[in-house]
Amino acid sequence: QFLQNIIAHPEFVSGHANVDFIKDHPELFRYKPRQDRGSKVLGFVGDIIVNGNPDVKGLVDPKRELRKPKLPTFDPAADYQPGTKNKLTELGPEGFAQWLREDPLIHYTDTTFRDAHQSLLATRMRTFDMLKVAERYAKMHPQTFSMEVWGGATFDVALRFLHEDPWERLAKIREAVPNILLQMLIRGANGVGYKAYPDNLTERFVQQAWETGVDVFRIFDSLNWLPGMESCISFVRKKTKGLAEASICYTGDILDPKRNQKYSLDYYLRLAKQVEDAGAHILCIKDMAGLLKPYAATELITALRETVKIPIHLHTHDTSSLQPATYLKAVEAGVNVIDVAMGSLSGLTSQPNFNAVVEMFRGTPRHREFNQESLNDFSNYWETVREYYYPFESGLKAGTSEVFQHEIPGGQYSNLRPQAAALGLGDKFEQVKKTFADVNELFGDIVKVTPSSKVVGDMALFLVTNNLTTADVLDKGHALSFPESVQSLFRGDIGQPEGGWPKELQKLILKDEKPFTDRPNEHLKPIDFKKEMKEFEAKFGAPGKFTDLLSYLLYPKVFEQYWAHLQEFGDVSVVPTRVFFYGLKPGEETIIDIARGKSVIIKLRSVGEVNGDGCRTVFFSFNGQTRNLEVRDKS
Ligand code: 3PY
Ligand code: ZN
Repeated sequence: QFLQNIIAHPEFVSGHANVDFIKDHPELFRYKPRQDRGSKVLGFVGDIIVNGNPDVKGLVDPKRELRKPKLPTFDPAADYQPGTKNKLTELGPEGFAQWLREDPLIHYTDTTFRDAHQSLLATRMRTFDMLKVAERYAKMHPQTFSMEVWGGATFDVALRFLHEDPWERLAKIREAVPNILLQMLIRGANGVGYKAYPDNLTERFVQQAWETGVDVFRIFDSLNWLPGMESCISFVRKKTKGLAEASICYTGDILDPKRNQKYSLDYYLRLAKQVEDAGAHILCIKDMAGLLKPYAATELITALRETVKIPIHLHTHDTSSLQPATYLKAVEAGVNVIDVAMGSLSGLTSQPNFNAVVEMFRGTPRHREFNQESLNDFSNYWETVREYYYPFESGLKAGTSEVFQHEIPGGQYSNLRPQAAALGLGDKFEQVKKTFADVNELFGDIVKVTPSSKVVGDMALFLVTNNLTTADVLDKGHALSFPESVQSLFRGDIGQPEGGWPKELQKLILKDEKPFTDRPNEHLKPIDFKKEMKEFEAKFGAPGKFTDLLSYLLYPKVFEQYWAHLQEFGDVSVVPTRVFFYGLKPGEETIIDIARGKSVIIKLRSVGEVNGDGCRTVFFSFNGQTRNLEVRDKS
């Protein structure tokens, strides 16, 4: 630590340190003695016991009983059966795509580790719960097409709220799942963020994601703007041996004359061809809100099969509860892969039910066999684990056909409600949803998916908070100061919508600022990675990990907070979820595997009163020995 303080000191970094440098800077000697992992994790548990986890503040029900999950059965000694990952290695991306296009049986992507919990539990699923079953899943269900495990909102939520390194999560899942393709969601030029990033940052990110474990890159642009996807497609092709799966986001309703003027069948076919020409190995229809109805799927998939030569992957959310029927029709029309989630994490704003959809095709020519008993075993595991995340449930109890009006993406729904509640609009959620639809119309009917959907949400919250309607915006817009994200959208920061922005509204929002219509990334300076790494090491200590640098470049503030937490408490991804969110009750015990083959046993004995220093003494037994900890009470 002393050496790290020296290396990080600005005078030392600038090369101006002289012989008296150490003598002149007594603060170099100021550092806390290095704590071992066990003590750090004990500090974390103590802090949760005294102060609670701020992420679930005000949402904890102390009487709630949380059962221990039963792990699905498997044979640990059994070998992994070869799966799609082996196939990709054998055939290469082009050969693989050809094989997939021709394969008569239906393929499944399991979204349990990413979109399912992003859409049902505000993205809070922890690595801990995934790793408990990842190897089992790979051994029991090697015929799965892919597991979506990374990207989207999971990257920043892992760092921000779970204090976990998303790269470590990916590496560990890869180790546990060597045989099945791992898939991520990437927002084209916006990477895993909410704004445009320099191209060379996205390029290195893609390369690193491949090296750490991603095989399938599902690429989309939040306005279906091709230039927002092209560079990302080319990075996957140039820098990896993985699959570039480019997406068309589905909105409106191709069979509804009131909704299909702009987003018509022809619009989707044109985009599909462009995406194929841009080099996509797979075409994804990304139905992020669950708007693709069954008979529209027949039309769309049939026409797409005739328009492109690449395989077609369909993604949807079951918000309305109609979507298994959409899969039925899409499969009949020749779709190659469909996205499903493990039973107990499926339905509503998540994907359709894996276990049930497999059964839907039993006895038909396209059926792919799965061990149903085992799938149900996994579903039971997730049902128990889901209970641990009850503070993050969205409150939606049944499918709702309202989605066909408001068009809120499944992944956004579970976030929008707490966002509204935080602004004191908890009892106005109906109005927020209605205003979301009004804002979409005001914006010229745009594709709504992260980050464009977030801007529509921000604007809806802004209007409801200020008691304004969209008509008021057009009347009094010149005097309004719009949310920053709205200004940014209309400036062109995240790309261009089909048909351009409504000009009058754009003027009201931007006032005298001039919008641009080329790629926002063109306006960003490329990253000088050598220079950035030097500065990173000066700030956080050398040697810096490249994956940490990438996290920092994407989310500087969030990374800084993650890093401070890591220094204080160590790697908390190993803490069991019940303890992570709710701590321990007196007399309760937990075992934490702090490193491979190294565990600590922590038992809470009691918690003392607040003393004069504002601290409480927490009495533990730690590996059988008494350990008392002074923890600041932040209440
Ligand atoms: C994301 O970008 O996180 C999404 O899930 C979009 O659907
Ligand atoms: Zn989705």
